[in-house]
Amino acid sequence: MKGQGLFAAAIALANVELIQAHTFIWGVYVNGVDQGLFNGIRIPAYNGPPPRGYANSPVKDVNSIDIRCNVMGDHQNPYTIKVKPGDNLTLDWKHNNRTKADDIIDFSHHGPILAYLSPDPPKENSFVKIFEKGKYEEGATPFAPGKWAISSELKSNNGHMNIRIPAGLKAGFYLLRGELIALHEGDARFDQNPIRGAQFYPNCVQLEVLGDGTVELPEGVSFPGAYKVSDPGIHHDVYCSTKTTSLKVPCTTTYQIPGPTVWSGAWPDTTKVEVGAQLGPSTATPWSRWISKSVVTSATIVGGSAQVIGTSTYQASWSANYVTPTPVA
Ligand SMILES: [Cu+2]
Repeated sequence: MKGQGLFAAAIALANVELIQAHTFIWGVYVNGVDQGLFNGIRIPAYNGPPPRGYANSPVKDVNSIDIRCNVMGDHQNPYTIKVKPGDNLTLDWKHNNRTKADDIIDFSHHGPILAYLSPDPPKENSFVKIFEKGKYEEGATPFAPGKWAISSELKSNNGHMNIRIPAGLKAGFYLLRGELIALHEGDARFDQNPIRGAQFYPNCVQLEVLGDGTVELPEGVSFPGAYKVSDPGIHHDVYCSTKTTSLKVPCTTTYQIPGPTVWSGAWPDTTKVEVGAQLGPSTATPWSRWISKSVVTSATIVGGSAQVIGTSTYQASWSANYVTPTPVA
């Protein structure tokens, strides 16, 4: 009984985490011009029926296909965002709604933010890192986490992540893979303790690059494949890492962002752009499809409650060739 009680408590804690903390991209601005709610974005699968909040789970298994573009990241968005080399993109990470009041992500989620670019669809070693920011200030006292790109910057910057399309990039279809890695449980390894471990929030945006650029992306990395659970930037204790040397246990004082180095063809700095008016609603329509333990449930939502139509097993299916998304009827 005691064991069962502990198990139930662990589930309750896990559920709290699922409901409270999470974030994905709700919109993209191109040179400050909003492209509209969820347009071009492969929305991660929700965990349960409305109205539980927009609760997408973190991806925790770096060897899973979900690390590529999140759960259901193979499902295309009907819309593709048109950009040109040199354009400044602002990815709008939000939690419950697309307003200034939104909390973006729970304050406990310290960690780096990253962006990769790949031709669409991705191939072996096709994801090229174009942006990263990790820890930029040490904690002042023992066990203080210091300042991190997610908790100290993205969160206070209204969830805006600035990305710039590489100069001269060849025209074509691409996936922009934005990512947050939350390390508040990163002192544990997921393969040794699946309840804990670093939390990954990848989210892909469909882009069509226009123009007469000639620059091709170099060889990159694969997702899955780029990360290992033992990487020092993934198995990392944010509360140990501090410049203070009085701790009894040896602590890492530097943080190494996981994955490859940023491509030399990417912009050395990304530009923060003033964004214009938001296009479309700031709240999402309640969803009618969600996923739990690889089971996809479809429902109709009547008066806020879900009536299940059917279930199926989710298996990611990535096409080897580019497929034009089906427009919304
Ligand atoms: Cu979380």
